[in-house]
Amino acid sequence: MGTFYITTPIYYVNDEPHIGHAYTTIMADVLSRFHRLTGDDVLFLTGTDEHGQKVDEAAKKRNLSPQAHADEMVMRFQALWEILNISNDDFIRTTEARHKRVVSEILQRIYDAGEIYSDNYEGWYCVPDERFWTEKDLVDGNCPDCGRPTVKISEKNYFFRMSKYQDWLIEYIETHPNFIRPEKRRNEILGFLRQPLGDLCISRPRARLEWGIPLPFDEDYVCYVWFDALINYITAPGYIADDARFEHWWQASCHLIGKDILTTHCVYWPTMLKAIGVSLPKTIMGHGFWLVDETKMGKSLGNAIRPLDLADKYGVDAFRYFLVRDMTLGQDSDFSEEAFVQRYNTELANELGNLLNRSVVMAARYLDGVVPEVDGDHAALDALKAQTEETLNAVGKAIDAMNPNAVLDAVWRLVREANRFVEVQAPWHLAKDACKRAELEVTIYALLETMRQLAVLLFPVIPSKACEIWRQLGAKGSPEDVHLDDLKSWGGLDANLQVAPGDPVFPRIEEVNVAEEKAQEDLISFSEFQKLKLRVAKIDAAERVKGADRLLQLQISLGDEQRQIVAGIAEYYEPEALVGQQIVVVANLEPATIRGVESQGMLLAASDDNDLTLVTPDSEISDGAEVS
Ligand code: ME8
Repeated sequence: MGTFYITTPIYYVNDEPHIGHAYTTIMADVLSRFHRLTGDDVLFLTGTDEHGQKVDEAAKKRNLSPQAHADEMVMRFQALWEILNISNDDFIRTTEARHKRVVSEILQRIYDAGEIYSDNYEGWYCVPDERFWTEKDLVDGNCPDCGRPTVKISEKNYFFRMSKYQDWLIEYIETHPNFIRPEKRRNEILGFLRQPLGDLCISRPRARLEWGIPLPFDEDYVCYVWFDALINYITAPGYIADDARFEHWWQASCHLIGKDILTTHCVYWPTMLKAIGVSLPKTIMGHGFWLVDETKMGKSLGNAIRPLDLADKYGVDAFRYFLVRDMTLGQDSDFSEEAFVQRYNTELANELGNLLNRSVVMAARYLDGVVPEVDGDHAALDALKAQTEETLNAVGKAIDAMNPNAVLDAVWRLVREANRFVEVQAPWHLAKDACKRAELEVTIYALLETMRQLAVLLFPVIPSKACEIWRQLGAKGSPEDVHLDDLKSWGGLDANLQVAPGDPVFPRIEEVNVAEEKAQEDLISFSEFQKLKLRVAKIDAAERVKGADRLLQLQISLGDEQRQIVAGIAEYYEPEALVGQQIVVVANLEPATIRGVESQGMLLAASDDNDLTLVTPDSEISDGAEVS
């Protein structure tokens, strides 16, 4: 029996959780449960990152104190984790006393050790990311990470001597191939470390930001939110508070994170740990992003997917299954509801759900619902047993490799073999021939036993459905009580149990529904809307189009460019009255020739049966301004 300590990032409480947060947390949950399946002792930690400017600003917008805001937002995360069946053992909030104490203590220790100094700082700050950048990092003056504008700041601050650990860190990463995974992320960090590494600014003047843990050696400053946040990973298992407990978990630690926070975890954090004399986490696993129409999803981008909407619509377990199944750890994945439904119907409803249904229904119909007592050695079972063995081995390896996706691949090889087995054995034919009774019993027992194995193997991903499968098999206890090694001796399903067929575990979803729903509501996605470029334009000149009573030809200015457009508004507006007026135009419409006149865009107007009026800005704004 081993030990496994897994963490998720602690999420900012500035906004509601979205599908990206749900993904990391579900993955960590699935990995935790797989490790419990192997018999490991597991500590699974998640939590919230509550200090810093981002949270402070979100609280101000709501006219709340940052603490009151955090207290409210944290409940949304906790409630969601409850609904998504997340089995975390601890939940840490950075505003808790246990955490603030450890952060203060670490700051004081490394300050006393001369690892922190003060200096005047000049840099470019990205407020949403809470990150400082040097001028050469910026891309067109914007944050190189998120592309948003930065602000220049000059002030006295405290610095952690991170630069002195650069060579040590490179060597550590090079000699510990499993430290940063997958390899692509490791190479990214090694690439980053080819540039000289600066020292890390770890303070914020209180005059600018109150909301943070005070520096114990200078009360005019609070601690930089990342320096505070990363420490959560050692606070929870008992750093300073309980050495033995801390050691027990820390040597088996794994940080699961999104690739957006690779540098903080793979550069800042290891150097911080080195400075306080703590060994590095065993593994940092950087997964990819869920994209929507190929762009990163996020609340600020307006394309965030609310996890609860999907879980409500299709069920928590199906949602968990899809997230684990559809993203290969490390790579990005494009989220689509259509793909979700298709996978659900093929894999969950047909391949798994039907297999269970057929197995228990046939047991009920042909054997009075009683699990038969059989001798396991039977030639007809060879292929199925061989597949079970292969699956169990592959599952063990995939858990070690922290690859739940590969676990599901292996499990599905067994599901498919079992479906093939039913077709080959055709119990419906065996049942008609009294001489084939023994073979019928062997066949049905094998199916039920395979379902039992599948319930155990799938419990980490679909915990409540696995329990439902268990219940329909009439099995005792819970699939959670069985370990991977127990499955190796085939035939663990007790004879004489009474099966209990029930509703389909994964009822089919009518695929048309998804398309129909969209069509009925005539909805477009946010990204479809984003394709439309609306801009403000000023009319510089207007005249009638010869030979066309309804058309005006307008010369417009978009600030940086002049255009000509043709508009069907002559019955409502005199050309002279329009000059100098600001209007809204679709700026990326394909040019068209109307009555021999080229039109490079289209203006917006509202109309009813009697009238037409131009859409105009409420007050003067620069020509060319974007409308969104
Ligand atoms: O960064 N796809 O918090 P955060 C997949 N507080 N995962 C995604 C995602 C997406 N589109 N978007 C977000 C912070 N995530 C800091 C962490 S840790 C000491 C401090 C997930 O609320 C992914 O795990 O911005 C990512 O790393 C995390 O949410 C960022 O959450």
